[in-house]
Amino acid sequence: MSKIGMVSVIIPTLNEAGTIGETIRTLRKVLRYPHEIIVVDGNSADNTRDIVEKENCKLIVEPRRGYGVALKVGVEHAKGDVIVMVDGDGTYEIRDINRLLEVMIDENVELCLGARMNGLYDKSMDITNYLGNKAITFLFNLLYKQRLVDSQSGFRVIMRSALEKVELSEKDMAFATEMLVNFAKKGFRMVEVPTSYKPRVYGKSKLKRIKAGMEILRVLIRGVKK
Ligand SMILES: Nc1nc2c(ncn2[C@@H]2O[C@H](COP(=O)(O)OP(=O)(O)OP(=O)(O)O)[C@@H](O)[C@H]2O)c(=O)[nH]1
Ligand SMILES: [Mg+2]
Repeated sequence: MSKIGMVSVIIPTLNEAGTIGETIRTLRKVLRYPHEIIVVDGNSADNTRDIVEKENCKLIVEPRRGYGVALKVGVEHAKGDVIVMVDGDGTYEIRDINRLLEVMIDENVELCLGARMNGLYDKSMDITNYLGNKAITFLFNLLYKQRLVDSQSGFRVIMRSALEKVELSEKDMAFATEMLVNFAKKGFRMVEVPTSYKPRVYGKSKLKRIKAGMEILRVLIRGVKK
C-alpha cells in the first residue's frame, strides 16, 4: 500500500530551454505516483517558459532572483503531501525518483537525497564544486551529527508535513543547506540514495561559488548558535 497521496515536483529554472522539456517528459514517463509538476521560472531570457507551456505544466514566473526564492514559491503552490525538488538543467538522473520516494517511505524518514558523490571523483562534477561540496558536507556532518556524502544535492524528496515545520529564509543556493540544518535540529531523519550526475550540456551555471560558499558557511555556523 502506498502512503503517498500526491507528489509535487518543483523545478526551478533560469534559462534551461535546452533541457527543461526532456526533464518534464522523463518525469511524466517514469514517476509511478500521482503527481503534479510545477516549474518556477525566474523570467528566463530563452524560451524555457514556452517549452513548459507546451508541455502543459504548471508554470509560475518568479522574477525575484534566487534558487531558494524559487523553491519556496513552488512549495507555496504545491498540493502534494510529498515534495520533490530537482533542477531543470538535465544534470540529475530523473529515473531514480521512484527509488528516492520508496526509500523515504520504507525507512519512514522525512527527507531522502540523491547522492552524486559515491566512490572516487569521476570528473562529471566540476572539481572545485566537488571539493567545496566535500568540505561543506564534512562540516555539516560534524556540526549536526549526520552522515551524508552529498549535502549539496538539489535532487531531494521531502515529506511536506516536515517541511512546513521548519523556517526557511535563505534566498539562494544556501537554501539547500538551511533545510538540512533545520531538519537535523528538529530531529527529522535524512537518508541518501546513490544517483548519477551528468555534466551540464546547455546554458550556464548560476552557481556563484564564493558567494554561495560564504552563505553556506554562515548558515552552518548560525544553526549551531541559534
Ligand atoms: N527560478 C530560478 N531558478 C534558478 C535561479 N538560479 C538557479 N536556478 C535554477 O536552479 C537550478 C540549479 O541551478 P544551477 O545553475 O544548475 O546550479 P548548480 O547545479 O550548482 O550548477 P551546475 O553544476 O552548473 O548545474 C537550475 O535548474 C537553475 O536553472 C533563480 O534565480 N531563479
Ligand atoms: Mg545544476
